[in-house]
This record gives sequence, C-alpha cells and structure tokens, in this order.
Amino acid sequence: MSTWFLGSPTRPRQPSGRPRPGEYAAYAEEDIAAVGGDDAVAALVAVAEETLGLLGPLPEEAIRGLRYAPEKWTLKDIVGHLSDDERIFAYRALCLARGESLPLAGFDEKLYAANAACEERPWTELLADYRAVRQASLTLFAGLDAAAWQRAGVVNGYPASARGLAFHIGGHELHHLRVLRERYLPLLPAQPTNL
Ligand code: NI
Repeated sequence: MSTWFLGSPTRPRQPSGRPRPGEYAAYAEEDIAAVGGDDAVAALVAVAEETLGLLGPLPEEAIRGLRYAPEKWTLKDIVGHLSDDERIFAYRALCLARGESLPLAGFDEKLYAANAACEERPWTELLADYRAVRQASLTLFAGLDAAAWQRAGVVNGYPASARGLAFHIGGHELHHLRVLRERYLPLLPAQPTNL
C-alpha cells in the first residue's frame, strides 16, 4: 500500500459524485462504468494501487521490449502513455474546474507515444513518473469543491465535466490493465504469485 497525500485533514474534501452520461466522452462509457464509487479521488487511489501492485514487482529485464505483436506498444510505451494521457486529462479537468469556456484541443496519442521513446527510459523511472503524475492529480482533485467538480465545457469535440474527466482517467487505466493482464503478462516466463 503506497502513501498518497489526499489533502489536509483540517479541511474535509468534497467527493466528486459520479459523473452522468454527457460529462465524458460517449466512447468511454464502458470503461468509466468499471470505475467504482462516486468519489474520483478514492477511485484513482484504488486504480493506482492496482497498477503499481501489478507492475511494480516486474523487473526491467523481464519487461524490456515486451509487446504481444510487432505493431503494438511495448509495456513501457503503455506506462508512458498512461502518464501522458493523465497529464492531459488532468490539465483539461483543471481548465474546466476553473471555468474555461474555450473548447480544449484533442491530441494524437499514437504520435505522442511514438515520440515518447519510453523504451529508452528505465522502467523504475517510468513507474516513478506514473506515480508522480497520479499524486499531482490527487492533490489537484482533492482541492476541488462541489461546484468545481461539476463545471463543464468542451474537450476534443465532446461535452465534459471535471469529474467526468477524472473518472475517465481511471476508466482508461483500467482498460489498459485488462489488456496488460490478458496480453502482456502471460508472455512473462515467471510472474509473482501474489497477483
Ligand atoms: Ni490509452
């Protein structure tokens, strides 16, 4: 169990409430349904524990260059993608929470991953970056009040709210964890037994 800073105990944080359809991209509906509860901060802690519990024990030698088909991302690419994606979604949530009225741009995740050169970065560095990004999201989100959580705008052409984007971060990660379990981890010769 990692230690996460979730705000000062002297100021109780406002749970986000669960986003409704129309507060996130329709394509993410199924992924977001997999995120439990109505508190985005608690949900993102739970998902991070799952991710770090799954990936943290894996040694660099085992996962270097690991992919299940030639055209697919490597495991390192995916972890880098999770961090990149979360930075962007947290930025968007920040903008909406603060009242941004201009539409926010999309991004080309394939281009970003291709230019991230994650295979060149040490595994421990990618995991530390992932953790740092999640911690930054948690303190950002822990500081939102009820009104901020529900402020909405337009992101990549769809309507979204701050809490919808926060849940989308968790749902997106759970989606990738499913693929990791199904496609990547079975390729490893010996897996830790406590998963
Ligand atoms: Ni993705």
